[in-house]
Amino acid sequence: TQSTELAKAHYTSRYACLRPCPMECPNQQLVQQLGIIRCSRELEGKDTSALSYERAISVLKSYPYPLTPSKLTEVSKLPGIGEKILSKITEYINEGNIKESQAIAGSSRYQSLCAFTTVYGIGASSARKLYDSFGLRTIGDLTEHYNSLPPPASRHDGNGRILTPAPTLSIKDALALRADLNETIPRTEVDMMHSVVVAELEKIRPGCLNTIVGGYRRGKVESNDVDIVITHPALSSGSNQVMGLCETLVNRLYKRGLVTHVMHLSGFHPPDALRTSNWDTLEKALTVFILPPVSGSRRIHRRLDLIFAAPETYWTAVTGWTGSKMFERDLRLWAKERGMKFDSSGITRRRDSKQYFPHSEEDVFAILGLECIAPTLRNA
Ligand code: DGT
Ligand code: MG
Repeated sequence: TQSTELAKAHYTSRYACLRPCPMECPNQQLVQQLGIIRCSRELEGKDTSALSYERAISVLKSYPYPLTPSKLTEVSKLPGIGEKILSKITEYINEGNIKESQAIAGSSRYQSLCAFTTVYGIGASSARKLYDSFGLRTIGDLTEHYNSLPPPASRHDGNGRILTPAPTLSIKDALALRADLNETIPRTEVDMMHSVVVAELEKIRPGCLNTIVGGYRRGKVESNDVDIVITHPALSSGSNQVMGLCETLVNRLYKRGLVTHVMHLSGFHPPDALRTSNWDTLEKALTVFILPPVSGSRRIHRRLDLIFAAPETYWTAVTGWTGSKMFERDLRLWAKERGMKFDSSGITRRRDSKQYFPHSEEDVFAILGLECIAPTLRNA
C-alpha cells in the first residue's frame, strides 16, 4: 500500500511475476520438448544451462499465441530467448520436433537418472553418483543397493533437538513408498486431506486461518504434494508459539496414524547474516500423510507440507508458497532490484530494515509495486 503506479503485467515482461500464465499454454508440445533438454541439463549438473532453458520455457509458456513461422521474429525478441534456444524453436516449427530432445529422451543414461530422481531424497548429483560410481541402472538396482546399507537413525535436527517420534523417510522407505508418492493427487483428495488436517488443528487451536497453496491454488488438476499455510490471529511472532503449534499438530497427526514420516521439522534456521538464502525462516513440517481408512478403498501415502506463519507474515507466506518456482524467483529478483527483500517470511526494505506487514495478497503485490496476478495465472 505505498506506490500508486503499479507495474503492468504483460507476456513480454522480463519478470515471471509480471507474466500472466495459465496452466496449459497454446504451445504445450514445444514447452514439453524443451523441458526434456532442461531436465537433462539439470540431471547432468549443468545448472546455468538448465536455468536458461527454464527461463526461456517460462517466457514461452506465457506467450498467448500458437507459434507459427510468422511469429518467429516476435518470439526472437522475447526476454530470455537466446540464439541457441531460438534455433530449437525454429527447428520445432519447421520439423515438428527437436532432434536433441528426442535423442535425450531415448538415451538410457537419461532414463536411469530420471528414474532415480523419482525417489524422494535423491537429487541430480546423488543420481549421477549412483549411476557413475556404483554402476546402478534401474530402480531394482537401487533397491538392492540400499537394502545392503545399514539404516540411518537420525532423529535430531542440526541443533541436537529431538524430532517428533515419527520416523524420518530414509531412501529405503522412499523406495518402498515410491509408487504411492509418485502418484498424483486429484483435487478432491487434496480437499479431503485439507479437511482432515484442519479438523485436527481445530481441536488443538480453534480459529486458525489457513490456505491450500502450491500447484493446487494455481489450478493444477493433479498435484504432487499438498502444501498448507497456517496461522492463528493470536499467535505472537516473538515467542515460540508458532513453532509450538507446528510440533503439536505434527505429533497429533502422527499419533492418529495420519502422518507416517516426518522428513523435516524446522526450528528457526540460523540467521542468514547476508540474507542470501532463497528460502524463508518459517516453521514447517515436511511429512508423509495417509488419509484415515475407508472400507474397501486403497490408502495412498501422500506428501504433505505444513507451513506455519505468525499473522504478520501470513500473506507473504501464502504468496511465497503459491509458486510457481519461477514466479517466486522473479518476485525475489524484482524486490531485490528495488531495494527490497521478499521471501515467504516477510518483506523488508534493505536500506533501513523497515518491515512490511501486508493485510492481503493484493497488499503484498502493491507493496512491491506490482499488479496482482491471479493465482491461476502464476504458472510461468
Ligand atoms: P507440485 O509438484 O504439484 O507440488 O507443484 P507445486 O508448485 O506445489 O510445487 P511445490 O509443492 O514443490 O512448491 C510449492 C511452492 O512453494 C513453489 O512455488 C516453491 C515454494 N517452495 C517450495 N519449497 C519451499 C521452501 O522450502 N521454502 C519456500 N519459501 N518456498 C518453497
Ligand atoms: Mg505442491
